[in-house]
Amino acid sequence: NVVKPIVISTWNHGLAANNDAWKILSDKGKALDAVEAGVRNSESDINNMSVGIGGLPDRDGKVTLDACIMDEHNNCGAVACLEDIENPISVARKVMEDTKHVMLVGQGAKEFALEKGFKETNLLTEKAKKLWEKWKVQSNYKPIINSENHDTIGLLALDEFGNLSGACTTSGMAYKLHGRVGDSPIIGAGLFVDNEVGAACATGVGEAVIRVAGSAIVVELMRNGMSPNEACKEAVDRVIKKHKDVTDLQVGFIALNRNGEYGGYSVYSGFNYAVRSTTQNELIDAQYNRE
Ligand code: SD4
Repeated sequence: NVVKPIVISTWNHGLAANNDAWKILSDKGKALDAVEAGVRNSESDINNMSVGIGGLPDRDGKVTLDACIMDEHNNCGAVACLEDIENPISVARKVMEDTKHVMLVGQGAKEFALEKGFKETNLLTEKAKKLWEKWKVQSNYKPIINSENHDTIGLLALDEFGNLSGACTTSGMAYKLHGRVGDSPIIGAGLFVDNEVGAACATGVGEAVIRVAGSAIVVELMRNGMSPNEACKEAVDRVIKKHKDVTDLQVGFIALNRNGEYGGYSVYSGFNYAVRSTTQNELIDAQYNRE
């Protein structure tokens, strides 16, 4: 008894994203289309200060976006440090479908997007600019643990046909060095999908997620028999074990397996994820290692 279709996504902005994904999934659509449509909702939400337009800029006041997408055949596409394009996830999908490559970065990614007909848009809102100007006074770089309870969006879906896909998109850590790329566009770190097993994605301090190959590990642990929740917990334990100091180091994983079972786990409390299926539409508080 496989639960399908089903979609899960990180943080409370996941509710609105799931809603858009669900329109596709409930109409016998494909997981790949659903994950793209879902996270586009967060990217285009001007009030969301950690994804897409409206995102907080880097140290130099530039909004640079990271995103990746992966389907049931291990096809994947990614963009990193992309500027001036509102929906990086759709550019990532174009990289996947229209090129022989997996990842494009910076100016090259932007030129590719423009070639594909994406519009150039100013992503730095007045609100984000003001916050950056205030930050500049002290210029003290410090990751925010649960950024107003919404952050990178990672979204995983299992469709009617039993196929899995995932998408992950972010403006990255606020006030990062220009050119910094986090885990979110890195296949195996911010996102991983293996249709034989399940899918996982990550949020939080990207450097820590990359160090343990986070999402790939979660999927591998599920392959070896763990439930999605157990696998996310084990990956979080590994993050903790590999870092001497986990002060301010929030990392959260969510996972979904082929049977439609899901789970989530984080280093600190405060991480939540949204679930939508025929019988569910809710926000769930993830289990965690510490308060
Ligand atoms: C990153 N994981 O760039 C992303 C963004 C995030 O708190 O979740 N920031 O590291």
